[in-house]
Amino acid sequence: MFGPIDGGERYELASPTALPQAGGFLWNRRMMIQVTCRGYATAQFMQPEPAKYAHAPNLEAKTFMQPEQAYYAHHPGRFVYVKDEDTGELFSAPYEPVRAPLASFAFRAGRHDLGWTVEHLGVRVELQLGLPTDDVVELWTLKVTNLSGRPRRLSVVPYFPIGYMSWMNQSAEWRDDLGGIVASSVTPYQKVADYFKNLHLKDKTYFLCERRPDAWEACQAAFEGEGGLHRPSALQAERLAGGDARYETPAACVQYRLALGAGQAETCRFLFGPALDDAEIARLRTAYLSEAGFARAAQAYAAYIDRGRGCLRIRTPDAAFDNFVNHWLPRQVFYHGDVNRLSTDPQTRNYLQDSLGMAYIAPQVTRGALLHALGQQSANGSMPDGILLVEGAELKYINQVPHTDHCVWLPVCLQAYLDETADFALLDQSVRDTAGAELTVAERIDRAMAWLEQDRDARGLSFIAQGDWCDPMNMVGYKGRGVSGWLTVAAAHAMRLWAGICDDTGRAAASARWHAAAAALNDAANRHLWDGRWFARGITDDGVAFGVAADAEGRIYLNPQAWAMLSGAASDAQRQLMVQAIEEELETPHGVAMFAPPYSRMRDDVGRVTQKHPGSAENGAVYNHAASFYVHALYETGDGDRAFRLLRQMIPGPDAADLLQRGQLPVFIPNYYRGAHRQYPRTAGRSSQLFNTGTAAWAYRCVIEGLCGLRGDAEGLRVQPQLPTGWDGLEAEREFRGAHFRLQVRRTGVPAMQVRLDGQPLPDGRVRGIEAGREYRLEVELP
Ligand code: CEZ
Repeated sequence: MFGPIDGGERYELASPTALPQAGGFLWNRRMMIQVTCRGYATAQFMQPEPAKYAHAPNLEAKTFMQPEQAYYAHHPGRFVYVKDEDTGELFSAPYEPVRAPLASFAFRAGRHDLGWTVEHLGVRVELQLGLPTDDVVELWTLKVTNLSGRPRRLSVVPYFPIGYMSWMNQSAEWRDDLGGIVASSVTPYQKVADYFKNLHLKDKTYFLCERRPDAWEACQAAFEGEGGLHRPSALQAERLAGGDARYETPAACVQYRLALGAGQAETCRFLFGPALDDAEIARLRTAYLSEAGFARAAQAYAAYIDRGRGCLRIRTPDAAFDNFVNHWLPRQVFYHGDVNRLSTDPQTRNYLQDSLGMAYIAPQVTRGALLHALGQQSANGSMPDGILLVEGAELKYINQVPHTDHCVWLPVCLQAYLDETADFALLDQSVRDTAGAELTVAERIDRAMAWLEQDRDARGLSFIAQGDWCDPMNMVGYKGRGVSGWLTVAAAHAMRLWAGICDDTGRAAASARWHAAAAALNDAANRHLWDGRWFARGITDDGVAFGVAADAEGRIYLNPQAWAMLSGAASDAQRQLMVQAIEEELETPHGVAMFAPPYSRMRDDVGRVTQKHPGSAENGAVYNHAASFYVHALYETGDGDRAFRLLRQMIPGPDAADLLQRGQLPVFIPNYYRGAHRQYPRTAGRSSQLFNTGTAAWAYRCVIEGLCGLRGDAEGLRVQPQLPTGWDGLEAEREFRGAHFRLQVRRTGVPAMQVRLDGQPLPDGRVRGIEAGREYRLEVELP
């Protein structure tokens, strides 16, 4: 029912009902579209703030991308009705809105395209969606083939709802001059200043047809009539009525009346997207709406996506895992790093971690992002809650809530970049901030660490304000006293990383300072937060420790443990206790939960996180971002078996039962799978379907540096693969500092790991003096 095709470049799903929410996504520098296997779609484009060109049928809230999107009959989507003109029988492709039981169905989520092949009533409908690299336009190909062995008379009717565009002004009509339906609107506003701001908004939505249809309808209500979307009234007539929408909700419906001989096929192409004016629509038509235009765009788009191929190819005993790592994981990392989740003010921690991922794809992007972020550092060394990417952008949503962790991510991101590139010159680069102050990168990171060092209470624990990594943990410290256990050890880890970088670059005094500061944080964590088997999550404004054994809900949190392992706060003995407790309390069949048990009621000394539905998102889901920190910590501490097991659980499948329960194809890692598997087993494991997540970068890093053990350092490449016990070997190819490494790992039962470089023993497992352009052969034998 599901599986990889085309050498893993596409993933096929043969049922529209087995995984009804499953789909795929495409993006370019200006837009993103997520489409479900059933044909529902959510598309956004940047102007520069995110906007839509196909809307819900009612007034929509403007918000950031949401997990577990609900779909409903009138949800935006891209559909094609097919009617047999002789029998009156009707179905639709891909599946919605008619929901006819189809003779066959195949949805394909590709790296560069999405497509469907649907057969019913002796007719094959093939639908394909592509994007160009630089314009906001969907490129749709529709091919209809008569498989019935006899002549057929068919009406084929693409139906692309445009939805409720505006309460001020909306309309739509067929435009003979442009060759399609064009809907027009005025983005609603009330302040006069917004009139001028809105002048550049693309308030038109176009649906252009390469070939002139026989009839059309631009008014949604006239199309649907009394029949409903399952059997729209307009399709009862021989022809669509040619109607327009006058302050009525627009839709793009066009009708082709086809007479197809046996075996005969017809192909149509369409463009769908937003535009400022007629001139832009005409330009897009000329640029794209032809067979050659589509082919050119497809080629360029494939090349664009392939720029995100990443630095690693693997072959392991787990083919499904290989497929994900070779084709899909770097794609998701590239999406985050290249377009910053299509926001103009990414959260600082997201921006830095998404950029961390780019170290393995296009390290110069990581470099640029570090410099850009540091240019927005405050005079006191703190980092803002979001990084503004374009002129005129503003901090929105969660970025208006003070979080205290942003400085942590600077050395975390920098370390990955330096490991990959050894570009230590970056540290001496001067960065001017918005107040005009010029400081080097090293000076700025010193200041960021100093800010973290001072933002602590008398016990030496880090203040949390209205949140740390956990956005909705907003009431632990809103009175100004509460502290974060996670941030305390995370700050220690950040300082240790920075101290190590200072060591590498001869900054001995700074190194000593940050080692000492990290030790002080670790000591404070041990003194005030160690709870016997694990570290507490924090201490509230009123002095109550939480995330402790005495709590009935939110008893043990993953993040403080993972980062205490990284920071050195946890001794070996403590680590063993923690890992054991995590196994008992947090590991689930779908991955490791962020904490447990989930909160069932508001704790007003912890905050909004406790109000989320138990097992969803930060309230005790398998929140993959947190899980990925833990996997990283496990690899760092040599627990490769457990690390791989938990990493593998982030990817749906490979068995059918797991795919069904998650409801998602293995083409991305979602931000969470539902937790609460004891309380709500029915929904446990269900994917959020949200592909925006810092997880991708960390998971990729874990595969490269942990599993394959190919990690850079100041001198070169360290080789230390950590294979799961059941594997007898692994092969990998890795690009590193311009050189090409071929790695072959075999489990031969040697007493201790042995590494050979180009046939010669490499006793300490370190490749030094790497020359760009050269190819190196690494052979590793494992006990
Ligand atoms: O957003 C993510 C953030 O992008 O949640 C993570 C945080 O570290 C990331 O920076 C953990 O909180 O405000 C909310 O309640 C939202 O749930 C966000 O916290 C969450 C969204 O799921 C992402 O779209």
